[in-house]
Amino acid sequence: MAEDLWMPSHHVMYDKECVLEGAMVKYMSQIRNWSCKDDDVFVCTYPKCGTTWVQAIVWQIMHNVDTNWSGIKTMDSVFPMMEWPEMDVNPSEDAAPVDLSVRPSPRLMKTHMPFRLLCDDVQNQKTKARIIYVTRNPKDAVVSYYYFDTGFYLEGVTDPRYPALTFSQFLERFFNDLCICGSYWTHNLEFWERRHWENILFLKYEDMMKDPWTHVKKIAEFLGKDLTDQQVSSITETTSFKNMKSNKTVNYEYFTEMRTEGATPFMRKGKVGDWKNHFTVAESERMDKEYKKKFGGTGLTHDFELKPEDYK
Ligand code: PPS
Repeated sequence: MAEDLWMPSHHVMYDKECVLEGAMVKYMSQIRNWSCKDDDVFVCTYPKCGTTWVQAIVWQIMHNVDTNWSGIKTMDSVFPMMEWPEMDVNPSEDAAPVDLSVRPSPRLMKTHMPFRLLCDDVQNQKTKARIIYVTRNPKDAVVSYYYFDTGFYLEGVTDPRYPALTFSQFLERFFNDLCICGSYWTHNLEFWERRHWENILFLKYEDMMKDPWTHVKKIAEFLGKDLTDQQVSSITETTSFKNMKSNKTVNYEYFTEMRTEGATPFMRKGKVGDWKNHFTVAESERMDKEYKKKFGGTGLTHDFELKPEDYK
């Protein structure tokens, strides 16, 4: 409904079609002009599709299976979000921009930016820098996004009306590409169309849930690391939902002070199919129709529920 589509004061329309959090705008030129090194690793996702899980796996692979996360305070400090890297220290909109290029190699970074806003080196295949893209079915992704995004409240930044959005109102915004990072559909398709590139690994959250061990192995191979089966098992265990949820380094517990009272924690449910507890029948049918319209014929498919026998 049109009346639900107002622009919150902390959002801006960037590049005519991509909504950003105001604080992200100052990073757009750094992201676009990034000079890649061949050992850079980017975890790219539409929000809430499995970013943190894959980051944790990548970090473990690149750090000799250090299951104690030695010396690390937050995932953001070692694996920053390119469009908002100071999130863990100073999330205010007027914080001075951080120069990410000076980070020690291999530079591990996450970004939710659509492919077309990434740097020319990536867009024109002038780099061997590796990109791991994770997708998730849109129903679970939007539920997760709703709880995450409306649970934030940054004094003086967040539009006070925003945390009061209902799920249906948030969903309406999703259908209209008005969530931060814009269109879920375009975001996915831009990477899906390039999934055969040598430096892109395209993963699905639901497949990772079904068989995490094989995915850890696959990610390690993609990153050129030869792990023993025992090391793969250790990483799989360390990065399980249960273990990540109880680990301060990776569970984003520090977000709590920026969240509204009663907001769900970052590590919320970690399930496939929770959408059934949130969508009305009409909303689900609308999403199915949209899914067919946008992804039909592209070959991109998702699981929307898993049966016990699907888990390996
Ligand atoms: S963000 O803010 O965009 O970076 O969020 P992102 O990490 O992409 O997605 C958060 C959702 O992923 C779930 N999660 C996991 N699921 C399974 N296993 C592991 N290890 C794991 N880690 C995070 C997290 O709980 C969010 O999903 P929901 O459905 O909200 O629980």
